[in-house]
Amino acid sequence: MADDLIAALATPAGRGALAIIRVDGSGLSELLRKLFTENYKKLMPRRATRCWLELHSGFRADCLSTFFQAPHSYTGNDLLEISLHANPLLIEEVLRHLLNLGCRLAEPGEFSLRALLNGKMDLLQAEAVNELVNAVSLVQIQKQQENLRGRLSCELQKLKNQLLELSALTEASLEFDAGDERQLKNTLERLALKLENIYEKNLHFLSRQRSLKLVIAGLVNSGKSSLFNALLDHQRAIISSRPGTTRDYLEEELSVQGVKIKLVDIAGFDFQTDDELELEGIRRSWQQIQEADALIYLIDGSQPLQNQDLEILEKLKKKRKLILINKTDIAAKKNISCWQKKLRLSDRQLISAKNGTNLEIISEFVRQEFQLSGDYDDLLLLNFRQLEAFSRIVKIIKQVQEQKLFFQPELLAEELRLALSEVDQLMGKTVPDDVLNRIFSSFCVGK
Ligand SMILES: Nc1nc2c(ncn2[C@@H]2O[C@H](COP(=O)(O)OP(=O)(O)O)[C@@H](O)[C@H]2O)c(=O)[nH]1
Ligand SMILES: [Mg+2]
Repeated sequence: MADDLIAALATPAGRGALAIIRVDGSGLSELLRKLFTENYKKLMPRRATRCWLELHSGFRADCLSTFFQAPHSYTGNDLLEISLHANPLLIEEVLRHLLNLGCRLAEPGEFSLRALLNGKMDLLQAEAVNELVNAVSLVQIQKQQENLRGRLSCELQKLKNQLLELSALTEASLEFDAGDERQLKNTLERLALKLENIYEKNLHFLSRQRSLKLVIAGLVNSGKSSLFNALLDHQRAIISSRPGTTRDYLEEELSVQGVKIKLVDIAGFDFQTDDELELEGIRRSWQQIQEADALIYLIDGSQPLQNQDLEILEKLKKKRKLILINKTDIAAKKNISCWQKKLRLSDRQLISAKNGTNLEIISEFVRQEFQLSGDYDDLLLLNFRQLEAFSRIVKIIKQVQEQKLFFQPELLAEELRLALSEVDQLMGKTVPDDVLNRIFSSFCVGK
């Protein structure tokens, strides 16, 4: 049943400024009377109204409620959103009250599923809602907003129309003449190119969506752990003037300029040590460096130019990296200019991890190296399920080309029918219930 009364907390659980509880179903107008007793008449569709809920003898929960009348709501049913002060006790009381009044708790994604069943959105748009919530980059958010507005649905409909045309052309004449063949061949070629382009762009995009590993490297005591803490904005790593303090590497996630970064603090290089533990730490450091997408290489500016740094930098020649001179708050000018000349560093590469001086250069580096650029303007973003279905379509069209099926209209017609049924599945026109359930069960409760 897609219109019995359901309720769920739509915001994260816990204490906070606001909590929103959603209630949906066709019996809602009846429920409103019971829920808001004397102040129910104040509720106007689509208008946030200050009111209260009478929970049990004399206990009033103040709230701001918005009523959306069917069909002008997210789900297409009558829908109520109650904003409360976010206190877990209060939220529980309100939910309990709603259950007593005949609601049941919503399943994950059930509000969006109702929107789908009521024709408020198609499957691709519903999936965009979930992808939008889980997006890890601004580009992804942007793309999923486009899909939610219907871009993906529209583009796939165009693809479907093209396939339908081809199919009609094929089925109309079982005997092709040379002109037909040429036309078919060209149309198929253009289509295959377009599909492959969409597919490749998605693969490339996916490969850049995982968080990027940025490792802070340098000799012992150059200030790596200090910089790590400064970038995280809290004292995560132990800092000490004793060389070899960091043994195991530390890893923390943070977002820089909208890019997800895995920042890693490692044991520093020490050419003198024979401490087994420290040596193991250094072995692990090299492992981390190998896996890194980019490095920050820190040089201790308070020390005179050291060959050890130059030796390591030589080994790291091929790595993408930002070299920085640290401790410039205490370093002698002479040392600094020596380094600057040797490595041709700008003044902006002179930092102090301790005082937080010039650290902006790191976010600029991240933006330049990693941020997804305008290359993605024409990207039609697909999620995993969609990409899988899409890859099957690409495969069919490629096969048609490779096997030169435009000379064999009967076989071609069969393949086009297959491709069309894949497109329908992709668009959610023919999706088995278990697949639908699987899709929506990955949504948040209350979405
Ligand atoms: N004056 C000054 N001292 C720093 C700076 N960065 C780190 N240090 C000091 O250098 C020593 C080693 O720092 P640490 O972060 O543990 O270096 P690591 O071995 O590379 O991780 C500590 O005594 C820090 O307080 C800086 O920018 N200025
Ligand atoms: Mg350290």
